[in-house]
Amino acid sequence: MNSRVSYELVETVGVITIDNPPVNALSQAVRAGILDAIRASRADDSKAVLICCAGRTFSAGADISEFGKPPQEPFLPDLLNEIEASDKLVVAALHGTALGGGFETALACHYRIALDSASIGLPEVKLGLFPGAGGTQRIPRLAGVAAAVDLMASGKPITAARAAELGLVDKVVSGELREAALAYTNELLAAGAPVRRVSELDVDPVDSSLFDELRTTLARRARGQIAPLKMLESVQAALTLPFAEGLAQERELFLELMRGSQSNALRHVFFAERTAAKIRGLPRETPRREIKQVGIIGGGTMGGGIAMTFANADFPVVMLEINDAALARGLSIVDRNYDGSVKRGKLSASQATACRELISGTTDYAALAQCDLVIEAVFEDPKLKQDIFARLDKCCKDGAILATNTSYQDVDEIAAATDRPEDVIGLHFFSPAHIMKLLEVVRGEKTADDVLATCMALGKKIRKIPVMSGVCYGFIGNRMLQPYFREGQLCLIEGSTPERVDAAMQEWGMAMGPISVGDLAGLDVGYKAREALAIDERGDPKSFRVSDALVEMGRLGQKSGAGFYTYDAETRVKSSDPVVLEVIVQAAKALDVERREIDADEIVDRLIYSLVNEGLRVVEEGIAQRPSDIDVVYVYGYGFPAWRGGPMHYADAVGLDKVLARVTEFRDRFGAANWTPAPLLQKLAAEGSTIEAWAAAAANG
Ligand code: 3H9
Repeated sequence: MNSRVSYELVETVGVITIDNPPVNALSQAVRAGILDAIRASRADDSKAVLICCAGRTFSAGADISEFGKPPQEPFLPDLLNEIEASDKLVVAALHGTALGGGFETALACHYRIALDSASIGLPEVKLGLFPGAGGTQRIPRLAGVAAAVDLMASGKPITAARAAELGLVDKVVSGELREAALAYTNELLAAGAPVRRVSELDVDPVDSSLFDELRTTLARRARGQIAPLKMLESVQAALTLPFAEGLAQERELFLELMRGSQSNALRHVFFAERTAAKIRGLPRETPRREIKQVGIIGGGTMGGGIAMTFANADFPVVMLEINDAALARGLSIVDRNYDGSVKRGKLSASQATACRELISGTTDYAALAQCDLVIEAVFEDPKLKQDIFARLDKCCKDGAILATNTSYQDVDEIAAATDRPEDVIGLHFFSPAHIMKLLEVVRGEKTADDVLATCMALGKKIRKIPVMSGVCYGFIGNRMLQPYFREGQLCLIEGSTPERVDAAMQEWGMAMGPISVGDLAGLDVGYKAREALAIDERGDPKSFRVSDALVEMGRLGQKSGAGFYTYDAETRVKSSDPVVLEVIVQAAKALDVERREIDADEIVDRLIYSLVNEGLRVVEEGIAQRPSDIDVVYVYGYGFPAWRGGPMHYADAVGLDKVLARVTEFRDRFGAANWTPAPLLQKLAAEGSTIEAWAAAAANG
């Protein structure tokens, strides 16, 4: 039919094969090819049609790179109607990941057969959309409203077996799919199976209160996202409107979402995540070192979480602690976390046991001799880290990668403690390490290319999202966090309260407010980090005055039961504490600051634009490879709402002229020390350009 879609007659079955690597996305060429093939099948001797895909997967959906551009015919919903209307039996054969429009294509077929290893999902909500090629109309007809909504609202894939239970797949097989699918098609023909069009089925009626309940649940879960609610509206149409009208409404709502800022932001994050994996100047074929055995130094919260991350991805791990008591404590944290994973349904009891058995403990550095990768995860003491690396240099085998999980320290100085700085790299995990997706891969001045390539690939293997950072204090994420936290603290001194600052940021979309984040991380962490810095490196003294006062009162945050808030010992539920407000008021008095009302807009702009301004410096200095890497870091590591696209995308969406105007206003009000606009912000705003356009030019240049 064309280079992406082929059609051949296998005895009486017309086989349409989509071959559009890597994921058989339904690009315009693929849609056109399928349409031609379906039309050809009408006129030939075939008795039935089989739709399958070459390569690693059935279609993973619409071609996302076409979104945001004018849609090109044939449109997917029309194509699917034409497939469904066929008088000849049409069967879909699924393997790999049949996602979104890919699975909707299968739903337009009359029967579906799947390999047992296949998974099926409707991930459109993750792109700020919902299934827009009949999914909201056809899935409720097969699986019922509740299951359909669950599938489309979560965006999470299900197994072929589960899909069969829900009536979404008719047959599950193992072994060779094409053969099994041809045999199944012939069986259907022999049995005189009817052409079964999902559009002609009725939706099982539901209690009218179900939609109200679902709306309330989705609104709470979606926190600011509109796509899940629009999906619900579209599903409701499946019950109230004839199929064709329901489909028309689905298309209209889908296109409305597609044009909106949320989908634009989420699509940006999708591609940003994949682009972040690419290192400029490092060819794809850069050799990688083989990692079989991993060593972790330090059995604290971080070390334990990192050990679990590797064990969960099937790597044997040896955890080293300074003595038996510390080791026992570390391993017991791991046990507790695995119990938690089982309780939360993340792992089955047998999976948890299998993973746990991969983690062993030692107090002897000699036990690290065979490790291919050793990650140091002890507390932030530069001298201690350098001592550890000097020891690793002596005990680790040649070619082992030596990594530090430091959040702030200079990776080059740590590397200099060894005679093999080319083997040293930063692997900065985020707490809790077995849950958080982000991994900053810190490239030292002397880090070898194959070490970097290995760690980026390994990041994906352990199911993290790796982003490369250069060396600077705090790397990409924590460096930018400093001005963000600073502004949060200054808002307190100037008149706000912890509750109001947190509420403003959460309502805007952050997963947690900055004051609560401080309590969670421990106020003593910043306190100790500042002690290690020269006075002029510590930042605006006003911005840690309250926090330090709380530390000196023994209020270290959640771990001591009190910080900016007080925490219930059992439930950890936080409550306000008038003592803290008193500390804030006293600090303001001592600093001669007159407290005033600060509205939510000012709080949000000060915090978010401080991120943007610092982010642009990070990009200009080359610490981040590209602005979109910063977005990935903030979305996956710091609870930035994905539907706002990350700080860099958000700044473009607001308009750099507006951002600059506000930053300049803050400079005039609060001083240049904290608010000098980044040179890149000034330049791009003056040119009327965007960060995205600048990044595209930089990538090509
Ligand atoms: C939809 O279907 C709407 C319909 O309801 C209605 C329409 C009217 N398009 O992730 P990977 C690229 S919305 C274009 O690294 P993996 C990706 O950018 C769609 N490109 O591989 C990357 O490119 P590169 C609903 C796509 O093995 C390469 O493929 N579907 C698409 O880790 C490899 O990707 C989805 O949302 C696409 N649809 O994971 C599925 N998908 O190498 C989105 C991938 O240049 N995709 N690419 O960086 C996925 O979840 C994963 O890619 C998948 C494979 C699980 C399939």
